Amino acid sequence: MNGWGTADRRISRSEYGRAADRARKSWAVAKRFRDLRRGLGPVNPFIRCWNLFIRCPFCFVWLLVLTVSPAGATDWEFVLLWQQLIDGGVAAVAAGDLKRDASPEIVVATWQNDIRVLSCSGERDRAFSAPPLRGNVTLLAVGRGANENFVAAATLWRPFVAAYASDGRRLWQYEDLKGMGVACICTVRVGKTDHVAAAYTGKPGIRLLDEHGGIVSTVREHPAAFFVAGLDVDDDGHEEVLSTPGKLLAPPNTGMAYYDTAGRPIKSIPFPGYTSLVVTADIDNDGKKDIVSYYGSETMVLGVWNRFGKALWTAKLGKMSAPSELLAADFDGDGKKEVVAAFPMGQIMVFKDGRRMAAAQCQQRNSRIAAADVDADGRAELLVGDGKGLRAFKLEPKESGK
Ligand SMILES: [Ca+2]
Ligand SMILES: [Ca+2]
Ligand SMILES: [Ca+2]
Ligand SMILES: [Ca+2]
Repeated sequence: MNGWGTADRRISRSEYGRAADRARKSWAVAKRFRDLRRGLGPVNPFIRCWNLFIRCPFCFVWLLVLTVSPAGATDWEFVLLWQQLIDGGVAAVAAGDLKRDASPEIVVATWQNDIRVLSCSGERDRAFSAPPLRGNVTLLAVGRGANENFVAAATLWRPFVAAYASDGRRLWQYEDLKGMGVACICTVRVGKTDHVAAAYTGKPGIRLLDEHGGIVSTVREHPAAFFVAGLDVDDDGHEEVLSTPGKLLAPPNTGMAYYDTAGRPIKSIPFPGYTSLVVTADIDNDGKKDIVSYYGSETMVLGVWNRFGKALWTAKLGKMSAPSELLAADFDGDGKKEVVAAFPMGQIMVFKDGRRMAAAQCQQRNSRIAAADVDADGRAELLVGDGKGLRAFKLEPKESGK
């Protein structure tokens, strides 16, 4: 089938969303009736209600509204802003100011192994081929160089990392002779420019590469650094590499570990269960990046922790599979970042202060997500890439009555 169906255009109205809404509303109503009954004591609640109505009709109406209305003020939904079909589908997506023109570019890697730089409206700006990788680019990260910004690209299928400028020039590439592939890449701000940290699937561990592709350091001791993120834990102005082990390779409760730019371990954070996917962003607006991750194996807990591991908020996900992607951006324009989690079966959820503010079900599994303010209104949009192409969604308050 060519293009998205109408169901795709309205992912927030999907059966999943409706079922979740119904469940939440009926639960909320049941809970409020229970609370009401408890508050009213052992006497028949209807008699009590009648007495309340006689004494104070206004209070009664107010109580009734509270009892039956869902908490509508925080219900948000995804609204499609634009969509672009992309030949070969989206294998990875990232956004950042690649051209340094003060507006974000969108970078997409396709399953046909080319990399495309797209404008804010999703139109193709430039396309270039990535080197043959026995597979295709599965990881992208936009970083800051001394003279120009770059997009780093890596693949799960080969221990290979490369960086490209906005016009498609390859700035550098680095390939390990040993090793299998790269599980995660991130940028690590050191001074005014970004290094690239690559976590390998197996040896050599984590490589930290400078903006010219030279090896800055290698972390070999962590047995299973699977995911990495940059975070300045000691407030010296240079980010450290935060790594998490992933479920498959590390013993339970391994937690997270920080490594300095020389590759030395400087701090670890225990976690009550497996941690894996991790991103860093300042969620509580104290000027310091925080940790967005999850833990658990049977039941998942998504959360935000400050850089020392103190929980800012957590949200129980229940018996869901682990998120396949996490990101943080300010979608509602209140100046604080929300957390988005995408799941392998196609669900996408937005959390704010531990509460779910929006959820949607994509028709295609394994969507890739990124965030950027593509219409320059000061609020981030969610970019969702799948086997057909790329779509940009705005998060809007739900209109009442829907
Ligand atoms: Ca530091
Ligand atoms: Ca913070
Ligand atoms: Ca916000
Ligand atoms: Ca926007």
